[in-house]
Amino acid sequence: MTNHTLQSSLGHYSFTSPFLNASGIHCQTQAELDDLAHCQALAGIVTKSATLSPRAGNEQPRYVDLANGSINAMGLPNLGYSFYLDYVQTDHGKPTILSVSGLSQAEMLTVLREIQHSGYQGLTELNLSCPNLAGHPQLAYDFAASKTLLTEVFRFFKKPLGVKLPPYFDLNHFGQIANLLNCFPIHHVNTINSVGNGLVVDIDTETVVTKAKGGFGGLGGAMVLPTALANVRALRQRLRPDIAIIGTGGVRSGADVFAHILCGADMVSVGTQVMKEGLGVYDRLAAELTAIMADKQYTQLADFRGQLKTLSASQRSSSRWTSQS
Ligand code: RRO
Repeated sequence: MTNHTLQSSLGHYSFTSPFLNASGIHCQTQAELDDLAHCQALAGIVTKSATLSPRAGNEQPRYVDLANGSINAMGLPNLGYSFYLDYVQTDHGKPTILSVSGLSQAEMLTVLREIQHSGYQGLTELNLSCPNLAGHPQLAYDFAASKTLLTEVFRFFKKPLGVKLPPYFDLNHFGQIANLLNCFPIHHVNTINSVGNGLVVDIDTETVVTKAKGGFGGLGGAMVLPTALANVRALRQRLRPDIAIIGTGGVRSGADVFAHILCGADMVSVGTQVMKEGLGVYDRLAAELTAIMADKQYTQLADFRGQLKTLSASQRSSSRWTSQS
């Protein structure tokens, strides 16, 4: 295809394509991050969510590949925020998103203060949705607590800040989280984190498949695609237009990337499929997305971003008629 571009942006940050890694995927160690830096089809680097101090994470097994996705109970293993803050302050030839979290609101605030006082000028993302910490509920499911935290954060944090959200499953909750985020100078939302507290059962051994939390863990991959698309779409319909959206969840093909963008995603990140296929996945996704765009005679992502159509009454009856004829 000639004359097409996959050029993307998040606010004022430009990217050569819409492709990011999902935080947690191939982004914990120096070597993994360097692989991301050298992966040409990957437009930006997202770091593993970092805490104040290094963490070993939960016991193994803590990530299991499934036919239709994955389950993980990693438990926030990371090298501590100062490693990642150093890493993103070196030029890697592409934009970075520094993901941070914490076991308490006080810890999150401390880490964000350090970033505010540093020389880092890139994007930061506050993970409000880690599903795998025993005894620590996902903050973004508590709207009042999220509001209190963001109020405190934006008293001092003046750099571009996004939030990583868990999936919501109720239209009222989409409205509540969007109304809340619309009150703050949020740069972007990244939706969705894994679907929390699924349980995979091996009937041969009659056991769970991951060790921590009695086998409960976050679900990702193909099985969460419709949930991810719903969250991208519902939030795009409710958030301020200047709040960008990173669509995460269930991407296996260029068609899935196309669907995320059709629902309103500005960028798209890939998690489980990188675990299954390796970093070569991004070249394949770019080729597949480009082929779909060529077929539809789209030359840029803006030609179809957010343009998802719903079915009118006449379309519904005509398609029923067609299927019956
Ligand atoms: O490390 C994890 O267990 C983890 C995190 Br912080 C997250 O945000 N999402 C996820 O599926 N696993």
